[in-house]
Amino acid sequence: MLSAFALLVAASGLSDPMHIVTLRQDVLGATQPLDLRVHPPLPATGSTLDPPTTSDGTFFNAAGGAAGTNSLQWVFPADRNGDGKDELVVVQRKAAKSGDYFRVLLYGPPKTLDGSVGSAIASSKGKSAGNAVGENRVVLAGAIDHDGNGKSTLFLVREALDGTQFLELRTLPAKKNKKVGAVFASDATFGSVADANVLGCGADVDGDGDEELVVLRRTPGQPDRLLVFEPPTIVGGETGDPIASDLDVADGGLTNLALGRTDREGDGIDELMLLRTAMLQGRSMHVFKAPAFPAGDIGAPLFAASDVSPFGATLVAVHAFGLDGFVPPPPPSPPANLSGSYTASMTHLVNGELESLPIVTALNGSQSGTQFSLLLPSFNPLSGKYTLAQKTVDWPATAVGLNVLATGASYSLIYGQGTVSIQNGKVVIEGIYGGKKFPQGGGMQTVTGGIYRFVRQ
Ligand SMILES: [Ca+2]
Ligand SMILES: [Ca+2]
Ligand SMILES: [Ca+2]
Ligand SMILES: [Ca+2]
Repeated sequence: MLSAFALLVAASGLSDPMHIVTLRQDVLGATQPLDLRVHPPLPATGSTLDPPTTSDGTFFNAAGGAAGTNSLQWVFPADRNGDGKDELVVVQRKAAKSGDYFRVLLYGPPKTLDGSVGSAIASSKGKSAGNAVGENRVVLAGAIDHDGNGKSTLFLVREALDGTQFLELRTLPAKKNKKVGAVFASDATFGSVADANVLGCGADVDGDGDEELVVLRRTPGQPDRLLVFEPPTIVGGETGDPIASDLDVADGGLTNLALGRTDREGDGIDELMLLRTAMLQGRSMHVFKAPAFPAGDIGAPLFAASDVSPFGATLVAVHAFGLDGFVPPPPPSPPANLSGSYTASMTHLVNGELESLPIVTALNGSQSGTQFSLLLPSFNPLSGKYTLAQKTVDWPATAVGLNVLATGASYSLIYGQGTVSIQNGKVVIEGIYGGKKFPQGGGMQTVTGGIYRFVRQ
């Protein structure tokens, strides 16, 4: 009965794959603004993140204090109001004569490329989010929906003067300058003197709707451990032993810098994301299935991007996590006039063999009314001769038909319907084609699987 119930609940967790947030910071200054980028969900294959959909290059400019003060301490996603859309939580360290403390601020994600997240939608009052120094100082903060009601709450790991650590769950501020809520669940023993809870996040690793608490725990002389706990539900509660763990997540000399969760496929089961580096290497993003058992194994990454920030870069990736419920803005409309100089790339199969046509630059595209013309080349052996391809642009729809071909002695390619879009700020016309090839020596071959792409310079 229990497993049937769990399946039922898991089915209700189906949603869209999460977008990916990366944050970069100038290595030279802790008070520099962060470059925040919202990327599309992780690709099914490959090892690179897709270019961002929206971004804010001056996210959380914490200027106004000497380096190390008023600095950003943690950034994580949290759905405070339970509308299915994550907000971005920033925990800022504030300098004060009476002792540095932490301030919690919530922002919406950026809505456009090179946009702004705008001002904070909620923030903590005074020192209600905890001290940064001294007794019971906060050493780790994150968000968790421990009860699966869709609303994230704040978790804080704090350290007593004797070095032992304890865990608190509290409500996030709902408006600006509101106190962080009282402790409603806690565990008084969440780390011994020798242990440091250095990274953490809430993640529903079993897909039952409730988030577990995932922490990366570091003990001098030992490999980093990834531990999954059932969070406490009452004040004076107990997380108990980890329900799942991997006791070595520093394999291969990797240093773990940040931990986040993402649901890669939208199946309601969160994967875990580690931002890592190694000696003389850049920063990489590795996405794993969470360990399933105590002393389990996260295994090989399901996705690995080695180029999140290259070695020696000035702007380095400092955080990465999934963003739930993000609705990307509609893609920008292509311009009404497609005239301009285009580069072309064309690949196809000839008798099953992959063939790329010579890269051609500076193709002249011109538009008059709804008529769009692009001068396409004749390919070898008649290099240098251009043949006009002309077709009415289907406008304002984002489609253009290029119905004729690059002709000439060597090829006759028939273009199908293409699409026009803006990609990375450039006009792109792309589509598929098939056709015939007439080799120099005579005869005819069938061209299939053609993909053309014209990019306006
Ligand atoms: Ca929300
Ligand atoms: Ca909740
Ligand atoms: Ca769960
Ligand atoms: Ca998943």
